[in-house]
Amino acid sequence: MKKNTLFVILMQTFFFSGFAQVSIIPKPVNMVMADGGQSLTINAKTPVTVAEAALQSSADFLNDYLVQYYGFLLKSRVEKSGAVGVHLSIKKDGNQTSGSYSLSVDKKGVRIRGNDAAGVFYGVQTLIQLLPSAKSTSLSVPFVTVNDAPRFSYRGMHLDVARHFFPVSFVKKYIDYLALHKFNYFHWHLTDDQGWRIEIKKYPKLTQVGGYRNGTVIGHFPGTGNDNKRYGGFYTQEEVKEIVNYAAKRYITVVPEIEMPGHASAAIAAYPELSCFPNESTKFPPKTVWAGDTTRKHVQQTWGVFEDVFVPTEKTFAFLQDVIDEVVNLFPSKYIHIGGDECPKDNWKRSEFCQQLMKEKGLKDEHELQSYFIQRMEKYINNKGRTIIGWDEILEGGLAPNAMVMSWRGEEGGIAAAKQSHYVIMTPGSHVYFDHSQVKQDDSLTIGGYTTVRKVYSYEPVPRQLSAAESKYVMGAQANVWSEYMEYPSKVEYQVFPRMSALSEVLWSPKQTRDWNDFEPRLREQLKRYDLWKAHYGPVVTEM
Ligand code: TNX
Repeated sequence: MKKNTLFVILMQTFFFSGFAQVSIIPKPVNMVMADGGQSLTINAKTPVTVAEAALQSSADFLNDYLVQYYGFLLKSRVEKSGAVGVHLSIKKDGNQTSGSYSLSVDKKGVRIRGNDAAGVFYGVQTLIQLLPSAKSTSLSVPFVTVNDAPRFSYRGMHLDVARHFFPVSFVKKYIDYLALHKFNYFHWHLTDDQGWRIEIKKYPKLTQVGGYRNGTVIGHFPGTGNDNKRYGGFYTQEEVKEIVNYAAKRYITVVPEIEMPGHASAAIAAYPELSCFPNESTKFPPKTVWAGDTTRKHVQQTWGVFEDVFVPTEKTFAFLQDVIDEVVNLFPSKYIHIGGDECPKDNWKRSEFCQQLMKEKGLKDEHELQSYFIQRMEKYINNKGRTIIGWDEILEGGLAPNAMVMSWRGEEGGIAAAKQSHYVIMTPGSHVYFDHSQVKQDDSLTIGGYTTVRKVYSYEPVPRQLSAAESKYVMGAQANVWSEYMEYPSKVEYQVFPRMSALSEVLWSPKQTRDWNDFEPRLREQLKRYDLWKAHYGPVVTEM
């Protein structure tokens, strides 16, 4: 071998190793790095242009990111003809799925072509990940060609803002984290026993009373964790609109959840007539209550499941329908989540009204009464042109005809629903509960179990038990982030990272390319990005 040939090879290896750092998560379907390790430089003189107005929000996202993390932004127009820049356009290809895109970086610049506007946005996310993770005002982007498309159409992350309330600024930040990982659904858990967090104009007490509880920390047992502080908060309808709009610009649909018939203590504290026994006190009242709190019913301050649930009277249905009216006006989402989980039937069993109603309607048990409840609400919501989602308990007593199921108690509910030709979102506690600890011995309080990032990465949303035809009903999966023990945004970040990065690849990338050994080094690079974002994150635990 000639001396200079060796030199060229060495130089290439050197450059390559520079770019061996490239870490795109979720892994694109196809990515080819150019030979020779060339790169393009992006700085404040580089223009970003869009072929159509609808793509401006994607260009804005890129610029916001550059300003926030690197301290410069791209020019919005080409000042010199032929200038090398970033160009965003749509090139429709009938055969491609929504969200697919191609990206190329070469000496002529960066070109991102989406099959639709969402695809362009995802291309921008990939470009962002091609940028170095160290702050600089001149960034080199390796020459590369990417062709990419999502595997699942529902790629979701959930956030429980009822157990602990998070400010609008954090909800937006959370949505940004989703966007950076190409998630497209944000499931916003807005109501629960420990707080009602969405303003409903017709029922102001929902937030005035139901939005606050006695005690910041959620106790593990009745009477524990009570710091005697009035704790709470809620989102005004203006704030909700702002968040929905913010998410839409990131191609994220916000799915609101209004819990029924269980997990209703906060609503019942506000309007006791919605319960079976309005005059009975909350079973485990707070030990002390703030001055002026004279109600018998209390917003809960501990973890768990509570007996006081909605009574299925006409009055309750009218109330819930009014709530839904306001909710559908705020959320353009096709899907409205109505909960359905963990509804104790004790009060329905004790209630003369409920027993009479069951007789009248020919319902043989309380599960059928729950099914009657959900089906009535489904009909109302379907008439508004929306589809309901419910937790897998809605299978009990008979599935509402058009309901979509979120399978959380394992995969069984999802399997059963898919076999009944109902759409399903997989969210099993075994793999995607981010309230679980991700280290064996956690240094802070967590709930539910031990789920490492590696275990999340190993999750396969389509169960083996389903035939090819039945598998089509699995729209995707979602991680749930229950916040009983997440008092601050930093704890939420610590719980979701790095597991959320692993889940994004499960949901986006082809099944056959999933490989932990390929993922782990990319994930280690991703940690530098978390640092750039100043996000908290848990350790990379390689144990299953
Ligand atoms: C069960 S998962 C719940 C939540 C809790 C979670 C952890 C599901 C549908 N219901 O209400 O937050 O356990 O305690």
